[in-house]
Amino acid sequence: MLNMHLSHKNGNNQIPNAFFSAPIFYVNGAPHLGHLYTSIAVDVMARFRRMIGGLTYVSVGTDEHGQKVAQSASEAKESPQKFVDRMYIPFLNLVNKCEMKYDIFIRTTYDEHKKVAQHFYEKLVKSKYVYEGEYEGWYSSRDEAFYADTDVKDGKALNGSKVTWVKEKCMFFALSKFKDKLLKYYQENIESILPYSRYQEVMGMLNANLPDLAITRTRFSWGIPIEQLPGHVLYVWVDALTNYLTVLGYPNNEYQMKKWWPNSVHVIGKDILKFHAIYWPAMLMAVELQPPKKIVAHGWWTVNGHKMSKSEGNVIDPFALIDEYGVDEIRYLLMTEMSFGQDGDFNEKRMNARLNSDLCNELGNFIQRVMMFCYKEYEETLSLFENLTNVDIELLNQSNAFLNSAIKGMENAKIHIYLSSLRSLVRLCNVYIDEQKPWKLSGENRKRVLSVLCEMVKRVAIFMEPIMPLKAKSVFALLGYMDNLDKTSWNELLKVNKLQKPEPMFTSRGK
Ligand code: ME8
Repeated sequence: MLNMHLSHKNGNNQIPNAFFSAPIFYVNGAPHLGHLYTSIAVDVMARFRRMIGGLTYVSVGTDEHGQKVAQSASEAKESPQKFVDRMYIPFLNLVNKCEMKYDIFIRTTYDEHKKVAQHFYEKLVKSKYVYEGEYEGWYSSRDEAFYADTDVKDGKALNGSKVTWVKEKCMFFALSKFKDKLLKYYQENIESILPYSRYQEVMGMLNANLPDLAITRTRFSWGIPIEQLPGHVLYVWVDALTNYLTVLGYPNNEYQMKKWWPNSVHVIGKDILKFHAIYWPAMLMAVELQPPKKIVAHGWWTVNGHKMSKSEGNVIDPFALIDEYGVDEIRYLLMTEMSFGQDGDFNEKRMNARLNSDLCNELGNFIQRVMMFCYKEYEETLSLFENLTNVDIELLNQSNAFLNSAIKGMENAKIHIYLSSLRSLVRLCNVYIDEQKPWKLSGENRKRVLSVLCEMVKRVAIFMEPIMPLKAKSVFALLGYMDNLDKTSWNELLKVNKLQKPEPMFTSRGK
């Protein structure tokens, strides 16, 4: 099957559209490695979806209210608004710098978002699941979370966050009433939380105690005010979660809501699972909206085996990292070094070794060998020969097999598996070169082998695109193709230019 269609949009529409959301980032400090990783993971999933012919809508932004941000603003001796207007900029710069392609960057201090969050709150009130009360218990401003007595030891939550005892008037959401509904929903939708270990974690939480949730705060004022309730501001997590509706134009833009909400994929870190998989779906059910279609939770980075934290002095600056390695290189390395869903350890020695082996020796070398050969002999990239040998066909079929398994794997967010399969494909290409020895061939045979190799370079570049968009673009340029990735089959890329002389694509490190 040589003319395999990359896109299924002209076929039987197997690839559904998807709304991919990144978490919105707290602006109390500077961006770190975790923010970079989340942004890249969302981008890879969305680019992959587009590569195979789906339509996507991608959102990202900043979470600017709450006690934690207010405290940081006060420490900086600035008004909260002035503080967030300054602090959100590095996050915007980071998502741009890492080549994340998004449709909307939202800030929770935008008026349009405030209106949506207020509207959502009113809908909750109308649902009759909201009542007045007083919260007395532990609160962590670091996590912006309430903790039960059983989850606190020596003034700290089980995750190590400092907690303080608070007592405040507030409005409660009757979360406990949703226990059975949520259990039923998740029993019927096992794949709605990935990976499966996180699904099990959520089921465990649901089977434990599920107290009602305080959804307004009265002890400070940096939040979205509630008109009918002077002195109350919206609990920052309710404010933050509704961003996923604001970005779709809820409640007025029915078209966008219909198009994207049933296909929503929230990509998050494991620490914010409870908010997304329990609080959020329950509130959505209360206002009669569908829960998110999928919640995909990734693990956390440690640095050389240690927790990344300011006090450890080991926080990785994502800007410096991109400058040091290059944007595509770091995208590749972060996605490879962490098995999606599990924790990963950031270790420069290992990353350098991987850069040298995977990118310089295997991928870079493959493209360099083929393109130098062709550049010296031909003006234009070679079109695939009609008469191919079984060995040629076998290699080409490997790329079809790769694509089929990639589609299955990426449905389960297995980005690291996508990459290890791509590595295997590149290895097969290098083996093909070593065995076919095009330098020893002549005439049509030589041209045939090089035509297969040009085709494989093209296909590998297509597969590289979700992970390494800039390098993929440069490979298309080498081949003389227009870098239009909205193609419908391998053969629809347009040859527009002459072959270019290749330069080594990757630079080795740490030798
Ligand atoms: O949680 N490794 O924002 P945030 C990997 N505003 N990922 C990490 C990480 C690490 N060491 N540290 C943090 C928030 N992250 C909320 C989200 S969404 C409605 C509101 C991830 O800035 C973390 O898991 O604290 C989360 O997904 C993201 O960075 C933003 O964290």
